Amino acid sequence: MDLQAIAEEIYFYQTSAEEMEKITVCQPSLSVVDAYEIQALGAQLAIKRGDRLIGWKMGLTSKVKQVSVGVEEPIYGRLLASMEMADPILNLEGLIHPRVEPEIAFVFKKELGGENVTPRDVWLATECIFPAVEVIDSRYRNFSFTLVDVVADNASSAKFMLGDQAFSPYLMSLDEVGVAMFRNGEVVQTGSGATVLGHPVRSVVELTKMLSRREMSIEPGMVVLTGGITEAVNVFDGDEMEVRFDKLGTMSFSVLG
Ligand code: OOG
Ligand code: MG
Repeated sequence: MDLQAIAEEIYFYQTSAEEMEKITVCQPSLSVVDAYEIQALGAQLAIKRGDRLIGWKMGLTSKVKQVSVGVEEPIYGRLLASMEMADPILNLEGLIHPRVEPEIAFVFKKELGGENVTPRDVWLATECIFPAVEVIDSRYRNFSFTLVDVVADNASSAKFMLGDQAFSPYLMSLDEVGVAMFRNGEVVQTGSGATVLGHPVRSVVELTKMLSRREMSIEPGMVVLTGGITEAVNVFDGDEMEVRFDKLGTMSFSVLG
């Protein structure tokens, strides 16, 4: 099986705003290991064109999200510099059917790796945390996929934005942080940090273990998105979005295009 050719096909759809057929339709024997290899090859294509790996995202870290997409385990994806929103404006250009979700982000000051990592190791390696928003945009038709498809498609990641204010991770319990997401002034989703594997730090533990199985680690300066705290909501041109995080402030952005 030509994993490089599949990576090139997905990369084309990630950059063309067109939706594609699930890769597992033509390649039913692809494994999850193959899917992570396709994801890595896809990121390399972007990096060859000048992009840069700046962190990782976890996805499907809550039961609600797993049920809503029919995939029963957490997955990870790669965050590239080109995916970070510079301004609080979500430009729909290049996107197919974007959805947004509130997340908590960690930023690291020390390398974090290894199979036996504990929450304590995560805290010792963490520089600060941020409220964050991820924009997911599955390249597959109807946002419908299997585990293998979504992993190969970089865990649906498209864009992300961190809040302007960094916080010490010691001032609050992240599992108790409540979040309310508003679209045009109306509440569309609510949740709390505990929906992320019981506590967002557990998501970083899980990511570190998954990376260490492929001999990778979280490097100093990297960002990690720990996974949606609520279900993701569709957004459309003209929407004004606001996400209120207990103790971590409010993030607002406009959807344009
Ligand atoms: C997969 C990505 C999920 C999250 O935070 O749970 C994700 C998807 O739902 O398309 O980013
Ligand atoms: Mg997410």
